[in-house]
Amino acid sequence: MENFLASIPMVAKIATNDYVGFTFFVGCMAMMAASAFFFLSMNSYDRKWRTSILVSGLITFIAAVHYWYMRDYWAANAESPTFFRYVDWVLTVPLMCVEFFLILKVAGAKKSLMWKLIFASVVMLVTGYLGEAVYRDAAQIWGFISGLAYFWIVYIIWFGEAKKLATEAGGAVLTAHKTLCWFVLVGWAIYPIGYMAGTPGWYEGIFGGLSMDVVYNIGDAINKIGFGLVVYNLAVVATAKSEA
Ligand SMILES: *C/C=C(C)/C=C/C=C(C)/C=C/C1=C(C)CCCC1(C)C
Repeated sequence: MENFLASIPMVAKIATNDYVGFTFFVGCMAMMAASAFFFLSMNSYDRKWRTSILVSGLITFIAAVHYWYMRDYWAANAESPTFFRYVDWVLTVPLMCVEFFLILKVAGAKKSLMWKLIFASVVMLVTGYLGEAVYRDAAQIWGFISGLAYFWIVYIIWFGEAKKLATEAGGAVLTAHKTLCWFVLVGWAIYPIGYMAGTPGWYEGIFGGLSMDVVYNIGDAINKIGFGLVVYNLAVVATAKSEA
């Protein structure tokens, strides 16, 4: 009996050299910790920022749950959990678009801006999924369409409607908006680079064989937690100012 129980792998082993499994594990913990932080702190700030911090927490919480599954999937199959990855993105990236709208509401941002950004992000991710998981042979074409949607988002926030609103708002909102813009331009660029590196015959091997999952996991930690902290910081700064 004892032997039998001992033979059931209740918790999958993580080999000492399984750095992919390690980043899934640590990623999961980091997302959980960040969620607790955002949820518990949201009521300490001015009312108008609460929804923004709540959304920061939802983004990391949704990611934490997906990382839980992805960690398991990787441990069981030693294979990229592409499906879970994209389900996570298709829920969290539109929420990041909502963050832009929420912080720009003070300058009168309209819902149409939010829907435009959400639409572009969904196109970016669905076409990316088609290229990465469904039509592998046409990964370049789908990646290209996905890239167009990505640059549409970059355009709207850096030069378009969102930029205009941020400038009108000025102060802490403008500072936060600018930082978020850098996240999208630099932080999000990690993903298409990972995609190209992971597509056979494209830029395979630019990371010297580093797994695409490691690239995506690092990207997620930076983007989801960092993005949330920028919004959190805006709430802290703006609340302090309104109380001064
Ligand atoms: C938390 C998750 C985030 C911020 C995920 C962002 C994902 C992207 C910006 C993905 C972009 C892609 C392209 C621009 C082209 C190739 C396919 C994708 C989906 C990797």
